[in-house]
Amino acid sequence: MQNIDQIRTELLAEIAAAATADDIERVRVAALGRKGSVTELTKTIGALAPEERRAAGALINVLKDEIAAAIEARKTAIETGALSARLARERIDVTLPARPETEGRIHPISQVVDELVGIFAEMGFAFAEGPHIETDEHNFTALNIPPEHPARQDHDTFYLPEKADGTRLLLRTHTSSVQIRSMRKAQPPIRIIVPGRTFRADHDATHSPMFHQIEGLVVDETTHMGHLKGCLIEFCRAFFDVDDLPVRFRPSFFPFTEPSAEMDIGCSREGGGLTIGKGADWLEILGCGMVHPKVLANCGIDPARYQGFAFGLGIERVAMLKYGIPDLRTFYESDLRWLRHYGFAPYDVPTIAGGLTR
Ligand code: 2NM
Repeated sequence: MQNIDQIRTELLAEIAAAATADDIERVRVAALGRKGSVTELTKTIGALAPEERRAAGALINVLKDEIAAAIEARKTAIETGALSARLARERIDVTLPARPETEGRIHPISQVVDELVGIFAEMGFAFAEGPHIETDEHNFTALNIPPEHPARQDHDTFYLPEKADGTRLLLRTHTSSVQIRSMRKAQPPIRIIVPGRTFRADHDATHSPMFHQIEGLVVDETTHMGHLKGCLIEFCRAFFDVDDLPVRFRPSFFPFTEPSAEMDIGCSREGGGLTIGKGADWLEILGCGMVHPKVLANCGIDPARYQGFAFGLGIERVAMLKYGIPDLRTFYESDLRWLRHYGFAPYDVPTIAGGLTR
């Protein structure tokens, strides 16, 4: 059967010439498909003399197996080659350093929250958070600000519509509501730091209706004003990265602390600018005090046994001071040019070991 040898030679040449998975599939269909050359050959057996059929059938089967094996081998070779080529093309050097020149930037608020939480975490504070929508009880009453207390007016509270039972929820005016929740959940010792969004109906060049606060709370049996001062002095020196930063505490008033104080840090306004550190001037930085015994009692903590200190500060304000951002309103404009200028590279993460100041 000279025809068989010819078909074999042609098919083997076509198989060898196939360069892609599509090519080899086309050869397979042309040879072994329903109307393929090998299949057609099988159909000719019936026309042969009965004594010739056996031998012809055997030869055609050998051809069929040989062609099928050659196609399989070529297919595997094409696939392996394609994979190698793709691996070579998509090779990634995982030992290259991460590139800080990425497009995205960390918002200064996020950066400063990370810095603040980092400093207090190192001192043993735990992170806590709570809901933006609060009850009057958590936001005011438990904090020793009863109904009709004048301090309520200072807060310019956003209220939600009144409910059927006459109560109304509100947007928290400070993060202290989270401290109340924490004290009601767990007995002392308590050491928490609470960053988050707060809301007051006040909007001008230096006030935004939404702003960020961070508040801290420590409650234990022997906690006293010396702990408050040591903790906050240490914090300010770490945050502003000035070792000999002068500080002073002035008496103040908050309904939820007694005594209450405001903390100032030394600064200089010489030459029009503002430099934090030694100088003739003072800059108010935070409010603080010993937690009012009534607040402890309101949370199921025995004020005869436990004492606590607490403090609060505005995140936008310290971000502006530390990074020289002149206008509060720019924080919320989502202006990419502003973010490229004041934002932080995503891989440039503040750590105690690596330095907090960029
Ligand atoms: C401040 C100043 C002084 C404060 C008090 C409490 C709580 F819940 F423990 F009573 N949380 N935060 C506090 C005290 C906040 O912000 C200027």
